[in-house]
Amino acid sequence: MSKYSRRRWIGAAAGASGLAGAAALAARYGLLPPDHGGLYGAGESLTYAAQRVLTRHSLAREFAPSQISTPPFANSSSPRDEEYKRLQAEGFAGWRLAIDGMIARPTSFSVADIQRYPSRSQITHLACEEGWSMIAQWTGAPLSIVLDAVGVLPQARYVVYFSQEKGWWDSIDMADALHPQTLVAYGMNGGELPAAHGGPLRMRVPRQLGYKSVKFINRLTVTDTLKSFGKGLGSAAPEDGYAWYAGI
Ligand SMILES: Nc1nc2c(c(=O)[nH]1)N[C@H]1C(S)=C(S)[C@@H](COP(=O)(O)O)O[C@H]1N2
Ligand SMILES: [Mo]
Repeated sequence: MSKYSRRRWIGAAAGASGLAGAAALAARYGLLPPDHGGLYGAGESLTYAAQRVLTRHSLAREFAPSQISTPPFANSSSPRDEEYKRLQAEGFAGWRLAIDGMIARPTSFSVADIQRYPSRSQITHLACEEGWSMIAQWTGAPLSIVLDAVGVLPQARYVVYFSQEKGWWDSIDMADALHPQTLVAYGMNGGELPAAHGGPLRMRVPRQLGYKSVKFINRLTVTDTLKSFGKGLGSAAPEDGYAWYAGI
């Protein structure tokens, strides 16, 4: 074995044990993502733990109005089902966002209820895992304000959110749930949130990839464990091979 290849081999071994060590540390400090058990588990733990330690309070970049993307946007919203069309025909007056789990006051909000909370507008980048992206202005109620209103219990660790569209759900940890840029969004580029972009309500998580910004949300659950949701990996994404934590 040449010196060079031997060094490479030692480097690779050190890298692998470093990953395992990082995963052990992450577990000790409660920084294991819910999909840490799979093939890329150690890497996922390292990414999540490092981001949480280094960038917990950092803001996603915000852009100038002149940088907003112009249509058409490359999104893939399939035609909506009958239930959605019925609600849409009534101007979404009957749309409800239920909230339950580890909160003091389980309730459900109409779109108008959400719009009565203080709003935030921000021009951020939505990056799809498939390679395209767009910049838009998003308006909504910070999720932190909605959570404040229902009294999150101290044991809470995650917020799980569900779409009216079957099969779409995801979750974020409390650091992202309470982050000032995480919105329950109802507006885009100064108008209503179009159906193609998840109207009447979508989650907007600008510090993570586009798939975390679930459209057509109708239920939030606050929880201390993700084990009881789906296959226990934290969202539908890891069931298809994508990371639960998709920080950018
Ligand atoms: N309900 C629902 N939410 C969804 C999706 C979807 O197909 N259905 N696509 C996700 C993906 S992969 C991305 S990149 C963004 C796209 O957002 P846009 O349609 O506003 O461009 O929405 C996310 N939220
Ligand atoms: Mo995407």
